[in-house]
Amino acid sequence: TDTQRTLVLVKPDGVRRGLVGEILRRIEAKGYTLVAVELREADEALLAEHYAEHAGKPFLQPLVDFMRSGPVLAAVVEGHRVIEGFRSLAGATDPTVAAPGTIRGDLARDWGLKVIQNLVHGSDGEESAAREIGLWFPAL
Ligand code: YYY
Ligand code: MG
Repeated sequence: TDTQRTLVLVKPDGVRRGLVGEILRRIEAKGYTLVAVELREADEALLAEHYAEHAGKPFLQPLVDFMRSGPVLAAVVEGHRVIEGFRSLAGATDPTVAAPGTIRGDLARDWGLKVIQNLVHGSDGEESAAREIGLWFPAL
């Protein structure tokens, strides 16, 4: 199999809580390679495209508002099977049930808000990885 690339985001909760280093540390400790890293404030248009698959869902607007509440760390991470591998490092979407040992299981919790704040995003397949990397890092 070919080397894959995936898009990882440390969401505003992760940046605010000072967890960027811890999250990048876990990615590097696993053995994956950082190809690009950038701290930036995402605008509504970028986020609407990024979350296009969630169009029409009730959590979309709260999610976009949350993603605009502060800077996000965007990264392209490389390695064999990294798309699946990072999803495994991240853990389940719901941090209450995400397995201990995962980023979300160890470091996130439910705050009873309209949107789940779960620290990280990772592309969910080869097609979405290519699409999301093109969106966040058009020069790559
Ligand atoms: O890929 P992943 O981040 O694990 O979950 P998605 O189903 O793609 O949803 C994106 C994002 O939306 C999720 O990380 C939290 C939020 N969300 C939510 O607040 N409430 C839901 N019922 C589902 C998702
Ligand atoms: Mg997703």
